[in-house]
Amino acid sequence: MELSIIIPTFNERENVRKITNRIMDVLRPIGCSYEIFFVDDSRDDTPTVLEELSKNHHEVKYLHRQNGRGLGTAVVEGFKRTQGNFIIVMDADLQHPPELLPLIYRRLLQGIEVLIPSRFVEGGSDGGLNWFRKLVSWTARTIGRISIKRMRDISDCTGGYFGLHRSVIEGVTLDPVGWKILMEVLVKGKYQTVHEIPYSFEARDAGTSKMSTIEQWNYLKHIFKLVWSSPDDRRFYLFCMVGALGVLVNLMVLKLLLIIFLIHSLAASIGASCVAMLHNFLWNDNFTWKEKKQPIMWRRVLRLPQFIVISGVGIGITAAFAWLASWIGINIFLGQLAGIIVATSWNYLANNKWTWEASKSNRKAKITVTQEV
Ligand SMILES: Nc1nc2c(ncn2[C@@H]2O[C@H](COP(=O)(O)OP(=O)(O)OP(=O)(O)O)[C@@H](O)[C@H]2O)c(=O)[nH]1
Ligand SMILES: [Mg+2]
Repeated sequence: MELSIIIPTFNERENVRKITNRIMDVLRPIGCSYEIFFVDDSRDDTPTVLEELSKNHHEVKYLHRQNGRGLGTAVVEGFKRTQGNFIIVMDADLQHPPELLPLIYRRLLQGIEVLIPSRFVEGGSDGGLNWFRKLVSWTARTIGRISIKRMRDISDCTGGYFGLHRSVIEGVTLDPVGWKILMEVLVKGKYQTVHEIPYSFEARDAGTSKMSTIEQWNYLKHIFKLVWSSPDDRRFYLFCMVGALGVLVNLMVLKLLLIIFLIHSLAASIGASCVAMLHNFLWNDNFTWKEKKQPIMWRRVLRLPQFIVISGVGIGITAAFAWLASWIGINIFLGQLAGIIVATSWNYLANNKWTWEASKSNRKAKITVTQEV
């Protein structure tokens, strides 16, 4: 079997026949072997229509889940129960034009591992949504792209229309919360190439939308879970947490040195900063970057001095911002705050690149994202 098309359905009785006919019409000239697999959780008579379709066309198969609910798990079920070397996932309501299937199939055949029809690359459109849905969708995408590295260069990472090689998900445990199964595939899948092609999202013309506020909440939970499960994504947040804890340690040590040991204030301040720096280094080495093993002893020893130098530059950056703010007459605290944000980013990026730079064999191959021109 070359191609499996997986379609999750929930009360789509008016649409399943239409989509089946349109898929068959566009795939007939290509001559590839394919199956259309519906994963159905309907409460209406969609299963009766699917039964009839599967009797009339050997390409159509379906699974009806009696108590099943949830688009994401439906697609995962489809992954497990289909055979094709290539998989395409799409909605039943014809918002995802089947006419694009031959092009998706061709690109997968050419070696693209994950193919995403996008509403947001040149030539695409999201015309089917009202302004409120557009705003919600934009906000969701932006949160996802900021939080998750693998989604950063992808314009339509939350869509429900995509194709992939089966090898991308083979041996991978997928556990989506809610709807955005594509994010789950992008974060956990095994692939090197992603390609986006433009398409026009159509207005739903039959059946009703199942999109609800609870799905927006599920989306945030899903993002959180993905960030936590991916060392590359959670690292920055851990680094910030360690930094915040370091500030507390700094203040506590300062108090201790001033009050108990009666040390001179300048010496106490420097001493407290040094203890906090060491504290941060130890947490970062054993917690934030714990996956980055460094087999070469002398490079491991160099980590602490490298960390100190980078932190020193960070202090310089903060001071420069504070000085600039007071020089141009802005509140020095605003300058200091801006400096802290820039310095934190600098510290993170520099430490990630140099201090905890993994050995070459630990470095992951880069994922290439391209778009159709
Ligand atoms: N199996 C299964 N499919 C579902 C479930 N919820 C939604 N679907 C299907 O998932 C696809 C997307 O759902 P839609 O209601 O179209 O969501 P949407 O496209 O974001 O919303 P509209 O733009 O209003 O259509 C459709 O094919 C639905 O039938 C579910 O719980 N289980
Ligand atoms: Mg829809």
